[in-house]
Amino acid sequence: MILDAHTICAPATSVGSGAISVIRISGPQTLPILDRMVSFRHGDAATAAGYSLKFGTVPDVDDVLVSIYRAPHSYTGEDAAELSCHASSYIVETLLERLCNAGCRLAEPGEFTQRAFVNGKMDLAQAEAVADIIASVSSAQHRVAMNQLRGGYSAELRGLRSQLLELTALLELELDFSEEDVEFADRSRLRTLLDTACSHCRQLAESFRAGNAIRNGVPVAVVGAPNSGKSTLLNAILRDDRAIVSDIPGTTRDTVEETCIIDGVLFRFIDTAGIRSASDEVEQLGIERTFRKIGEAEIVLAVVDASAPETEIRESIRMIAGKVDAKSQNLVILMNKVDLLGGNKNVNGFNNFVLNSDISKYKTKLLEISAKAGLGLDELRSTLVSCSGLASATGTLVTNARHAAALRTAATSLSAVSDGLDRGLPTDLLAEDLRAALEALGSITGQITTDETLGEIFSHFCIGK
Ligand SMILES: Nc1nc2c(ncn2[C@@H]2O[C@H](COP(=O)(O)OP(=O)(O)OP(=O)(O)O)[C@@H](O)[C@H]2O)c(=O)[nH]1
Ligand SMILES: [Mg+2]
Repeated sequence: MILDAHTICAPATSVGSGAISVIRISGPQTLPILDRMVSFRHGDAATAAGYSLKFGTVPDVDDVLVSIYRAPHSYTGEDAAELSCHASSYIVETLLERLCNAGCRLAEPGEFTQRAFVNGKMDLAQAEAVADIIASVSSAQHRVAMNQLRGGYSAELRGLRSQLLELTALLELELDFSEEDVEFADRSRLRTLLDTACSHCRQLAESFRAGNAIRNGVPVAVVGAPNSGKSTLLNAILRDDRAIVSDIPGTTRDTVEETCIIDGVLFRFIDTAGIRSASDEVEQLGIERTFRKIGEAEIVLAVVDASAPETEIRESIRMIAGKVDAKSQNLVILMNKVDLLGGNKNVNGFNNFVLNSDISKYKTKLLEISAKAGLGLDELRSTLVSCSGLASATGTLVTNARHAAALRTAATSLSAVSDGLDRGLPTDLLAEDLRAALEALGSITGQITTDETLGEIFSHFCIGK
């Protein structure tokens, strides 16, 4: 990637609200350009120290405060500045125009971060984390993105890569001396390294499920018979009148999605059409969609009307459970409308039913609630958080689909190496799969592999001896 020598500028804050706007400038001409457009009260930008602040005036536009950064001690690694002005869209536009007249060009999207990557201020994974940090709305998202930005994730990948480089070195050494019929590589060492690296890649790739849930919200499907109170429940959780509620069965026909943060975890609630054998076609389509949404959910909330006849309740629970995957999904049964029971219903009976029937094979829990009266909702919230397993998720979580794909490729290539070892494949074929794994990992952080591989061989082994 060739960096162009232009000095770039762009607004760094969104225009529209707030008291101050910031314009960011980066590139070799930053300081001379500033001197051309700003009259500074004391001295000039060209001789100012890095990390200093200068006050000045842009004639006929605004007073500005300029922070000066000197290469390489800036975000991009270049000479750079941040110009603070009053948050008026007119002022910002005019200052950008002046900057362009003085020799800047407007930055492309992401260009500052791209420059930071090219100048070695951060790797690709960290650069990607910048976007995630900005987009984060929940504390879990923030925690994961921050770990990636600070390089925790990159360090883990580097560790993994150096294991693979050692493997490559072991194999390539054997390759170089194959004519002499010497088997250099310690095969058991090779096997251990391989298995560790392979399971590490796989574990990281699998963490994408949780990582993705943190990034996009844990999908929670709210399902049940018509009129059981699904939409009322959604509104109660969101504390908002998001979905239409009525006593006419079949009110919700399409799915309604809304996100909500509980204890720092983002959830994506999906209110669905009530399940019954529908007489009309539109409602039937809605019900089919409900079944699809159950498949996509991490947690399924089965809402039943606790005041309905017992056989109906059991039937409803069985019907929903039949659509839930006992291994990968959580099933939370909500006995709703308990405010209507007046203590008459034996909810324990249902608890026993859940525990003693084939429903017990599910990761399940039964809660009594009243969506309308707001009973049991706190317990529901904490159940959701514990089902998600994300409030306290530690370790590295992969949140980026590109990374997850690269890690899966790496794991596949590594298990091919492992198979090859078992089948006694020639070293050069094994080395090829190993290189594919290295390339996949390197693509995450944006490293180049081949020269590094060579360097690794010579730094660890003394071939000339
Ligand atoms: N007493 C009582 N009534 C409730 C409760 N929850 C919901 N309802 C009432 O039940 C009726 C149906 O509620 P909805 O939330 O529209 O039910 P739904 O499951 O979304 O229904 P469909 O969209 O038709 O499938 C409304 O009249 C609600 O006010 C509850 O906890 N207690
Ligand atoms: Mg509804």
